[in-house]
Amino acid sequence: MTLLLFLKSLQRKAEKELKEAKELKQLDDIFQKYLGKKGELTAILRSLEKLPETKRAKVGKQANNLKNLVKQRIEVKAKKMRLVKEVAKKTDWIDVTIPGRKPLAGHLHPLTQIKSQAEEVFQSIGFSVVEGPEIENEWYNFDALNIPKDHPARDAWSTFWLKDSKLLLRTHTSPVQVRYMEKNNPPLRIIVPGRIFRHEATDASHEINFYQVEGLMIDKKVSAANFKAIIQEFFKRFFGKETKIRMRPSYFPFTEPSFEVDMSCLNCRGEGCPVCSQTGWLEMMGAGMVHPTVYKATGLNPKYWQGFAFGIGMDRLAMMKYKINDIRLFYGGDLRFLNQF
Ligand code: 2NM
Repeated sequence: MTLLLFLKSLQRKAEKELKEAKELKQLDDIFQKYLGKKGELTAILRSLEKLPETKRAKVGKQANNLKNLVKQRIEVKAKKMRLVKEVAKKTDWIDVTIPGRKPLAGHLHPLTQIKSQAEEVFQSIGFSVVEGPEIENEWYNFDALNIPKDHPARDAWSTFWLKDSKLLLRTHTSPVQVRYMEKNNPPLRIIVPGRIFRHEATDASHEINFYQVEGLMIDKKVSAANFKAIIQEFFKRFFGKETKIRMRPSYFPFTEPSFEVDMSCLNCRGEGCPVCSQTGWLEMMGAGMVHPTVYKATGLNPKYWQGFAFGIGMDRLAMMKYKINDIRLFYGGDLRFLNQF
């Protein structure tokens, strides 16, 4: 066999082996086999000088071509293998020091948190928490509360009336107090947190359903001064020691006298700022001394009993505490909002 034919068969062999190589080590073996110190191709290249000049040029060219070909194939394939190895290293690598991912746990809605906080404060001053039905009738929601038959709060644009019935969605939690007064004799000290409904246009501070916490305290001698002390304590515990309150005269059919209660602005501590329209005060709730008509409606004698009642918007408490400017956020179910609490 001539050297040229031998070189050809070497090339076929090398190409087959290169094609089948799967590991860097195999490529290294191929290099040694052909181009190493004792390599088959190395031997031919070394023997070139002993060849007669006529053959040397042709065989030399062929042998060098094969040498370059094998070298290049090995280089290209090795580069590919190294890259694959590196990627695998990055993806297969498990860093056991990385802190585990916490499973997503749910949490209480901000309004539920506010409800619990308010309940806790009132319970600590001796109030019991009472709840009642969201569907009511006219008597408990309006009549017993001395709300006149022709009062606009009763019409279809303030109250949600249930189809084909005299039932309605309660517009405040007062009917629960009425029910409680019917069944329990004073002294009474209760709060009634709950969902209420108003048929009105929604905007940043109005929703058709929202939450309220109302309160009622009745005994032989309960005064407006007692109310002021208790509600002052509530605001201090709920918003912070520095919180001040003030009372202004107001009107509700179910209380006489009636008050509006303001709280010193949390944003400016009463200095005056855009949040409180420069007044230093924020309107927080309504209250008053329970009207004689309400006692009579519930079978109590207003000659023996006196007491106060109040109502606070829970949404408003939450908006003040967490500095939220749109009530609708509480009811949108947007997790980007809710997960902040
Ligand atoms: C308010 C304001 C003033 C109130 C009155 C009663 C009841 F049933 F005892 F008469 N419950 N709640 C009341 C009084 C509610 O909310 C702004």
